[in-house]
Amino acid sequence: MSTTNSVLSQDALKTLVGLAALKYVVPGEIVGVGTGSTVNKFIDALATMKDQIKGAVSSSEASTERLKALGIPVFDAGEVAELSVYIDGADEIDSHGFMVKGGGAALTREKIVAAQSRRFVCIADASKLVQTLGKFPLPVEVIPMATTRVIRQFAAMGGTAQVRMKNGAPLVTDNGQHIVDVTGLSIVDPLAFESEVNQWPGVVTVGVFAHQKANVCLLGTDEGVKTLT
Ligand code: ABF
Repeated sequence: MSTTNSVLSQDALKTLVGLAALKYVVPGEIVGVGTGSTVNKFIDALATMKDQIKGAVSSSEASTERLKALGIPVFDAGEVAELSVYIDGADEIDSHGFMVKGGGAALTREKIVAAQSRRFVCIADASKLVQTLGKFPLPVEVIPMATTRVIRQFAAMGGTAQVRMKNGAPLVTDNGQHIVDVTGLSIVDPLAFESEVNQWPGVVTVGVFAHQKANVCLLGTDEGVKTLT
């Protein structure tokens, strides 16, 4: 599938940025690794330099499995004090590096690993760059008991929230919680929005990454990889 006005396929753009991210990996250290199809390209590329790194801290069971299958040691987040870099994808990113994440349901662990990293490098194809966050349904991880109340709170903001389903039942995250996806929002002040929703009772993590924004975005375009800082 091609992105709008794009000659290269979305898959090819993901491969490009996955490879480009290698230069941000610090030899001899442990690298923070996110989740998703773009990150899978990065993991495949990382395997080519696995002898130069100590290993990885991963943000999901899926990435952990892929890393291990390629022979890259995986450490628990708690075993490592600080990471020099975290490399992850996004569902949307704006020109400030603010992002919407969580389409892969791994947002809580992604935010934890991002918070323990000195630098966040976002890898994305050009279709992810937006002017204002909110078109992609915003993922929010919630404790199931709070779901109805959280859905009402989003309705009061003008949003429509729905519980994410999988095989006819609410999807259960790696942390044993549920996800609601919210449409109809225009997130003009991501920092304030993230702070507000984060303090609603029962919200585990909101998929706006503004306090943990990207320091660098490697954007895959037909003209090659553009570096936004
Ligand atoms: C993760 O992967 C997410 O936070 C985001 O939802 C997703 C992007 O997926 P993809 O790279 O498959 O488009 O980083």
